[in-house]
Amino acid sequence: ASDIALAVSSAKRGFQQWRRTPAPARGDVLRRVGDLLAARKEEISDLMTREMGKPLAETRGDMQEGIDTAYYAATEGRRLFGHTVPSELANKWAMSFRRPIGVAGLITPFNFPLAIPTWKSFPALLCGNSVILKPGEDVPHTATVLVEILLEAGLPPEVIQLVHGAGEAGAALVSHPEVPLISFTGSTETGAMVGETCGRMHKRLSLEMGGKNAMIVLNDADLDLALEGVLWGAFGTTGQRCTATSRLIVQEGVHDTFVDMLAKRTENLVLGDGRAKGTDVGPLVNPEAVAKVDRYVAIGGSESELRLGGRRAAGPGLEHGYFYQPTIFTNVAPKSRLEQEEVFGPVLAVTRVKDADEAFTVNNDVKYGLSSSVYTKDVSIAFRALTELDNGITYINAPTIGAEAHLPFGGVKQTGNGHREGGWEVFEFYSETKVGYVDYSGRLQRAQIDNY
Ligand code: UN1
Repeated sequence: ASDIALAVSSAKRGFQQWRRTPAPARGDVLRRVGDLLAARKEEISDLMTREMGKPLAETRGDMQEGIDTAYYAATEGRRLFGHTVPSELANKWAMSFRRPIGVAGLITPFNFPLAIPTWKSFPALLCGNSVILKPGEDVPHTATVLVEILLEAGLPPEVIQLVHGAGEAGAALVSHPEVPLISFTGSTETGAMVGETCGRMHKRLSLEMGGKNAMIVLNDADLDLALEGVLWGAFGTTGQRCTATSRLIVQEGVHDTFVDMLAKRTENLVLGDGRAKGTDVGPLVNPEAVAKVDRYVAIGGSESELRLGGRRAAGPGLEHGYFYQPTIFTNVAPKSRLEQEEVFGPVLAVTRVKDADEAFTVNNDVKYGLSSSVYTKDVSIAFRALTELDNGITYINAPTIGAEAHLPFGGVKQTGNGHREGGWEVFEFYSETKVGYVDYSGRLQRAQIDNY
């Protein structure tokens, strides 16, 4: 808490300097950040894999997302649009424009150690705020390197503050009266506590929380394509994504065939050191994650049928990590706990449905609403899915993961609180709209009165 207090007083000074730096110049700093990240992509991907375990292909993707976010934010420095509109009165201009808010408190998780801190900090900085970053306590190294790069690119040192720690640091940041804006990615439970404090203190708050994302495979789907999709969606990042495919909803005509295909391929996924060639799935992040997955495997076993996996993985090379067998449960009933609750591990719950209508109902009948996916060749069903599925993102013929930096990212219901990361929307979150009226008529003009 005392580190947070120091960071806030420094960030407040940083804010006074940075808010006066023109937005295109702020964007130039971020463009250099993009260049530095790109130049060090391999090295940082490698350290990220060492730090939290996901395979190199994925940490490279994580890096690329950060690079894309840097270049995207950089160009916004020359855009940050407001509106200029006609005034009701003659010789008067009416316009809106964007102002920074102040010290932004950013709390990020372990699963995208680089990308998520960039999604939050780059638009916050571009808009002219200063930033206090509190990264996940499992991934201090990646966040430290990111901050070093921001400084190397020319960001004035007081504009970015890095504070390591767990719940205590996060709570001190959220409740600090001089941090008017909080952006949090993490569990729905922690998000509720963050929300309570921010609500009481009238802070601007963006919450990005849990998911229970479904892939729907209909009878007319290209099953080979759907198979690649579900393997990547469910077991990539060892299932530790808020966008992970954790439910598979299959129409009865292809259910048995598809589940057989899936079990066969899943069994052959290679677990191991994320830095070794040929590794498909890395370890879970820490022992608490293993314990949580164990708990849900027990719950799944009592409610449905264990088809594959269901325990810690053993074998040569797996002795020293928190490896868990990719796990599939079938006959998972809608409304059962495994079907409803976020596991954040390599556990896939399979549910059989009659038709697309039932699939859509099952998809929507959870408290979360991040992403969904439908495999079909029927264009009408595809468009119906886009409009009817209660999620922030719906993919057609692609898995539930893979959002792009220049589109808004986020979910409905208990996944979020109405804000988005990425896209233009995030720049609205990190800035305040102000309105300016300039009357050059030289006399009192009365709006709503003089012209009517
Ligand atoms: C997360 O799962 O926590 O869309 C973020 C995706 C990534 C980001 C996921 N671009 O899967």
